[in-house]
Amino acid sequence: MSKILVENTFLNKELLDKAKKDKVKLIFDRYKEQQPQCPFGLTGICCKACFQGPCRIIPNAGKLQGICGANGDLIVARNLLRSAAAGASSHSDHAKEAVLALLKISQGKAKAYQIKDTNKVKDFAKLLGKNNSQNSNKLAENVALEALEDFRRQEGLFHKSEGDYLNWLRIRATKERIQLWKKLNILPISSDSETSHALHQTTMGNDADSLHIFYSLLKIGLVDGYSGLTMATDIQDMIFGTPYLTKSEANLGVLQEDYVNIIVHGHVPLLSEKVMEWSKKLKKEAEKLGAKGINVVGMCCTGNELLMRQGVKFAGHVLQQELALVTGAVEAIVVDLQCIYPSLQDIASCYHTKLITTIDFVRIPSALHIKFEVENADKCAKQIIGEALKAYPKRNKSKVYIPKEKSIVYAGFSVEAILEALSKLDKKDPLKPLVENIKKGNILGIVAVVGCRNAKLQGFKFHEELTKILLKNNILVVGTGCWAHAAAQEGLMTPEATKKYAGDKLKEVLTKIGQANNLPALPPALHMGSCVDNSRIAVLIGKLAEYLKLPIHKLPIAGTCPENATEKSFSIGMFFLTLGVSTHINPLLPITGSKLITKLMTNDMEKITGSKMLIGSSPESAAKVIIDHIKKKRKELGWN
Ligand code: BF8
Ligand code: SF4
Repeated sequence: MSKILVENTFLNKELLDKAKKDKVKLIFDRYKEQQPQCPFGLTGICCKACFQGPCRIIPNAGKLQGICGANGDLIVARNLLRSAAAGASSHSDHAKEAVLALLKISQGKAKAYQIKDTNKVKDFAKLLGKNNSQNSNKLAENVALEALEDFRRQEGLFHKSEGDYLNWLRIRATKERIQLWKKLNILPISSDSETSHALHQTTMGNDADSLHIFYSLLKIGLVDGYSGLTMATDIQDMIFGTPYLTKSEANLGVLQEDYVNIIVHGHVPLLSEKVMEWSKKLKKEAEKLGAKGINVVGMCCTGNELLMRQGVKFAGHVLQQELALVTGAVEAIVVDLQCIYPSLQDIASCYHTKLITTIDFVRIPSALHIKFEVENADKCAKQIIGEALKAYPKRNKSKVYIPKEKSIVYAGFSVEAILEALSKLDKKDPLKPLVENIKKGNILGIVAVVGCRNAKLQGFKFHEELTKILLKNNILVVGTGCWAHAAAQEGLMTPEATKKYAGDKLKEVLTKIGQANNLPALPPALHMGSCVDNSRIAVLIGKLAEYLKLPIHKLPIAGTCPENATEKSFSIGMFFLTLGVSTHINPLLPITGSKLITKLMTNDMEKITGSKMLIGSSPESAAKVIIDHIKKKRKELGWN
């Protein structure tokens, strides 16, 4: 058991007490109600793939096969592939929404938007071989159409040799990895066909070869990585601009008593950017009601998106979405898609808060639905703000409590922003200072953290403590998602944090880079964005590998998903693993019911991808396994 077990300190203690007083049931209460959780589910040996089931494998009782004859290995492998396919579908749908928006913008059908990063559009048109025009709208249309191919392509699904593979993988992955994936026969054809194929493959009576299913799992990691994460990030940067260094505030203390408070929550920034814009334009309407203005704050990955590009205040991570409403100070919570708890309407109805759903396939009973489409973005955003303004006079002052907790956060570390910061040390060769310091051991290695907070780990402060141990050991930490909220709230994303938490060698390097950029130091934990922005990390890793002329798996880097909670974060984990980045995943995946899959994930896959899943159930044990891995890689390179 971890020494760092603490009682919910990251969760705004006063609000937990207030929830009890207000008789609001929270995720933590429901978590308790669900105990004990089913051991078959936890170890992955429960199958519901057909209606003869559910079947459970009970080795001690000699029950080694389900009704159809599937054994434990097969059941675990199939369940795992289905989870990853669900995660990859989510990220691909997100990317698709952004691409369709870009297409409409380029064709003049979505007049509320303008393409902000036209240089990025040009660069991608060139990469895709579609730069046959001077007109930036035409180029954007070309880019969007090529991106759409990555959802549509079908040729070669049944006979690999005939087919092509993802455009986005071709233009964004390193040559070394593409060659390896070609050899492994895991280059995905298109996201829609591969994810639906994975569902087909894992139905009753299809693929019974667990090892073969494991290769499909690697392929789905690539679907997630390229036609999900990377495409979503790249296209969103084109529309809304590439992020650069910005400063803001984090935690629920960013809600303001004398303002109309609107929380934007979810993942795709198409609507939230507009809500932000209209909150400024409609400030006077709020003043007429006696408020000082409209305070839009961001929750979960929508929060990350708005913070990265506009410095919008950063309200909280996934486990804080309910608590935010318990403040009694939120007029409207506007959601798009993913990680939105179905419980929100129950909580909103205890206060004056309007829950507004906006995406056609994401509905919550009793919530107000205002349909969002890029063609009516302005109208939709205005209507949403109108609802918040209507709710403001209904706020019950005796029910309001806004916690004091808030901290400073520096964000906006896109790859471009990192290179720009480094270029102040070496204009011609910006990667050189980073690479030289890694080689010398001033930076022992880089660890990439994938977000999520998991209710199972509510007492651990896993993200925060793991990050601190890594920093102390001179490891630069970069990350995304709900980790970013956790790290920001803990004060790990400021120049002061470098002084306080970084090991001496790392401190010296970050101070030098920071001072060259008019900062006391570069923060030691770099906010690289939302969960789709794990792609930024992959691009950075690819650049380092190419600079060093080394395959990715030889670099002293690791990934971690310390509070894995969603199918999406698991599919990101599979992307990192397939990329060659050994990745710690916690809590234990539901694989322990299969010796074969457990051994594959934690050991044997190293022979396939050069990487493996690392295990550590406390911040200390996770840090140890990650640091040992980085030291081993350094030793193999002779970089001691
Ligand atoms: O995509 S980190 S809990 S909010 S899944 Fe969800 Fe996990 Fe948070 Fe963002 Ni990512
Ligand atoms: Fe049982 Fe096989 Fe059906 Fe799964 S697919 S529920 S193991 S019969």
